[in-house]
Amino acid sequence: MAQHKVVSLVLGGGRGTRLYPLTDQRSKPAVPIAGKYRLVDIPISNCLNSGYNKIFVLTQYNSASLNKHIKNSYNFSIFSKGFVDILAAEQTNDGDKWFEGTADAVRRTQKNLINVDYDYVLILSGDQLYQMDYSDLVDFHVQNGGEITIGTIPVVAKEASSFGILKSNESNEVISFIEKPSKDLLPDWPSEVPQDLERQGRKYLASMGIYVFSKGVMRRLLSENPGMDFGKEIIPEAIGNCKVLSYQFDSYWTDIGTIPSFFEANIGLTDDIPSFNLFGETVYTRARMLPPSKISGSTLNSAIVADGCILMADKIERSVIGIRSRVGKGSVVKYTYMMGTDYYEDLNEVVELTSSQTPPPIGVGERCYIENAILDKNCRIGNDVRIKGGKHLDDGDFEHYTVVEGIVVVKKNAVIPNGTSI
Ligand code: ADQ
Ligand code: ADP
Repeated sequence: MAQHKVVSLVLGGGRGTRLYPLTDQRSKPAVPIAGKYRLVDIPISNCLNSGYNKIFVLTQYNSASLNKHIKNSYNFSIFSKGFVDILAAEQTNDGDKWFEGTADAVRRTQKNLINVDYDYVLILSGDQLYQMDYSDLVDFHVQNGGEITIGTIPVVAKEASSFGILKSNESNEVISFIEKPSKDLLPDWPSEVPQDLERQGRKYLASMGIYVFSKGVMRRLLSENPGMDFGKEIIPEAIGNCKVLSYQFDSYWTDIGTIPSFFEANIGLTDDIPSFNLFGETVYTRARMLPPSKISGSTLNSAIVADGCILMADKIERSVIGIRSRVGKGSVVKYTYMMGTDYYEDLNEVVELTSSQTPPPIGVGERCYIENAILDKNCRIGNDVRIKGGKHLDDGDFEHYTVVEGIVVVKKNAVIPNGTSI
């Protein structure tokens, strides 16, 4: 458990274009995952489970939904000094621009740390799925006299170009670092790894984008080095000038900043033994007073069903069904992440909408077939709709949905009329 004084900064994201259209109407940290949580709940829960309760979420968009989520979810008792605060890019006398990168975001929000008592800064990404006790990382940093410590994980060649790749010596000191090396540079970057990792091809030591900085070191680097990004400028330039350490993590960790990785991570939760364990350490989120889900006439196989759903479907397989979802009779839902809805329509509204048929009620109607899809919140999918994602579909952005690598993403509040086929 935590002994050191730590403040955590969660990098909540820039525009989140790689998660479009999920980020069209909300900031990236507010994107719903696993049927009832939001992306930002992952690093915040890791912090709280590690004993660190002074947390800032840095974001470009001070969107209403993120604010509301944080305000409604993270309330500390008056006897605790804990907080979760959002710091959004703002116009000040010193500047009127958006954050221009991860280091710039931290640099420009440092003034908000003045009244916080801390010795170490923990910098976290907002778009990763993993469970980690950060106090082990901070203890490692302190015990080994680090000035900066980078959380690292061995990855295979195919993934290595998406990450910062580093080499360290036998004392875990980082001796070289390259941000997202091109494929032709990769042969220069494998590390010596134990045999089992070698067999899996995990020879490249990737930065997880998780950093511990000693307080004075961070202040000095961010004032002396005008760099905008940790990965591109601050970290590579610190090597040789500061004691930079690598803390190797060996459990499940995945970046969920793109639609395919986000989809895989959600569907992966339905595995018999999922890599990310929702049943272990608490993942905190908003405590909602929803009724238990009601299920009738359905076969459920490898499904996660959140609270407050009414499911009459024929079959739900390999799918995550989010809060307050409704699926009508005779429908089949496979390989789908249905995010759920923000509110219920009452029975009279549902009956009226069903009979007038335009628009259909919220949820999935009767006799639908949905496969390889993400249904954002509050979708209205009529009866006899067929949505079948897959490699046969070309990528594209349409009025009510987007296709990314074969995954059909139905947009928030979209209306898909009866009989539509995608
Ligand atoms: P990336 O994830 O590509 O690489 P980046 O896009 O800078 O790096 O994002 C890091 C985190 O900061 C993300 O959560 C992102 O949403 C957020 N972020 C980006 N710009 C921001 C801004 N202006 N304001 C607030 N938040 C912002 C980084 C490292 C690599 C490392 C990978 C691991 O640079 O070295 O391998 O993370 O995922
Ligand atoms: P979540 O459970 O996803 O955090 P909330 O319970 O906060 O969502 O509700 C999400 C949003 O839906 C809120 O802004 C709420 O005001 C809105 N909402 C609730 N009921 C209705 C309704 N009948 N019509 C339209 N919006 C509604």
